[in-house]
Amino acid sequence: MIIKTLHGIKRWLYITLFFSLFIFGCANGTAVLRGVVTDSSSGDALLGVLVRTDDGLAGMSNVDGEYTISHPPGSVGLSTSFAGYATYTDVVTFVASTTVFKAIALNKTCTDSDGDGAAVEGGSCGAIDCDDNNANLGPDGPPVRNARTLTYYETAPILETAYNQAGPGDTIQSKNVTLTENLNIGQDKVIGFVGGYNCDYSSIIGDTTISGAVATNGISTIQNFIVSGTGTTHPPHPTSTIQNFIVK
Ligand SMILES: [Ca+2]
Repeated sequence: MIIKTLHGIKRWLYITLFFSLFIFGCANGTAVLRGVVTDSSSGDALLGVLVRTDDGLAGMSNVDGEYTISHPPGSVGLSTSFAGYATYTDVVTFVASTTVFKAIALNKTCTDSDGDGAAVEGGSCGAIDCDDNNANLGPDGPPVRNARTLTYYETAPILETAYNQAGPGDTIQSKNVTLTENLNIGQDKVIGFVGGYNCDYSSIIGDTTISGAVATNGISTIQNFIVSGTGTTHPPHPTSTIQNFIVK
């Protein structure tokens, strides 16, 4: 009988303790924010990201990118801190006795030292810069240059202007892009045209397409061009060297 009573008291104590904790929890109103931090470009989970509220509570993401912050109910600003990534900010509402989920995708910090709009990182930063120290060398940089003077050309007529300004023996390089213009190679000077260059003019990866008429009656060497324009004069000057010059 006494033992039974003791059991009853113990059970009552446990139940009382349980409800006390429950009521305390509700009264305390602790709410939870939980989620996963990822790289916005790759979707990979990020380890070690500090996610914090503006009033100083924080959680650190684990190896699976998961973070947890306990906080009194209410709305508060949220921000992140992680090297190599731009700060993420948001306002979240903590709800009493509730776990609210918030996924956070971080954008990499974009490095654009030469200010040409292309960044080193690529991905969420946009096009990859092939030379972040030279604004002329980038995916959207000038498509034509004089290889000797390193003068860059991007205003139409691009090739014609480069040709007119070139000195005897100069080589004019152009990227593997399409240029819409006419080109008259008719002057008495030997000029080389080499098309099909990559982003920073370091290697040839294709052809330069000219959408327009090309007259090749001056002395020149021409390599790696595709011409698609009516009025193209071909064959060229007898002493010119033409390689991989396709007229469509
Ligand atoms: Ca750049």
